[in-house]
Amino acid sequence: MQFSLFETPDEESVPYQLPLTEADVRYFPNALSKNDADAFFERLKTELPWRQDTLRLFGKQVKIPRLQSWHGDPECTYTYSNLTMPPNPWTSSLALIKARCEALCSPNYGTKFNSVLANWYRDGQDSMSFHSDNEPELGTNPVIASVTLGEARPFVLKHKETKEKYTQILEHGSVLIMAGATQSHYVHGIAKTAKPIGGRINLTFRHLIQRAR
Ligand SMILES: O=C(O)CCC(=O)C(=O)O
Repeated sequence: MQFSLFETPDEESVPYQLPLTEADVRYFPNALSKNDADAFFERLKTELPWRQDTLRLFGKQVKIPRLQSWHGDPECTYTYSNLTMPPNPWTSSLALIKARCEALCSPNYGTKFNSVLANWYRDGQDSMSFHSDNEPELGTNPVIASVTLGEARPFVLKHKETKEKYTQILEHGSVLIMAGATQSHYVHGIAKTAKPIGGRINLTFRHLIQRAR
């Protein structure tokens, strides 16, 4: 399979700044060309070692409502909600998409990513509850690049104090960059829907800070 790396020139990926107070969130609707996004979607479905993890919630073991796969540099073990994930290696597709996200980040942030959480929402019953990406290993004001492949889903940001909500539909081939104080002031999530919809792969590229042992 051939990837054009990339068909969409940088200047065509004009970001839209979401109108949020105390946050810095930019949306690039056509960050990947349709051909690249289609090909990456098909490839990642079979290339990644998807698993359904279990979390302990209120004393009960609960299966998370999606599949996921954690990848990164060898030192990038990640822990959230008491789940510890050693990294799977980078695949060629993940490395190509990472390079695209770093290029989109370069004018404003210059972030280099060392890890990615891949989420596979198999249908409308798969979801992600409201949370902030505020684990200590992400540091203060992390830059996170979130890629959507497949079915478009509404992504809801909710201010932690005012409870005001903003919804951005994340489309096939798009990249959403969350930066600045976004994680301090907002939670975000993907709700379930009863509509019969297709699958969606989301990739959230992160930079984990290595703490001194
Ligand atoms: O699927 C999405 O767009 C959200 C993913 C997310 O919030 C996360 O991985 O922390």
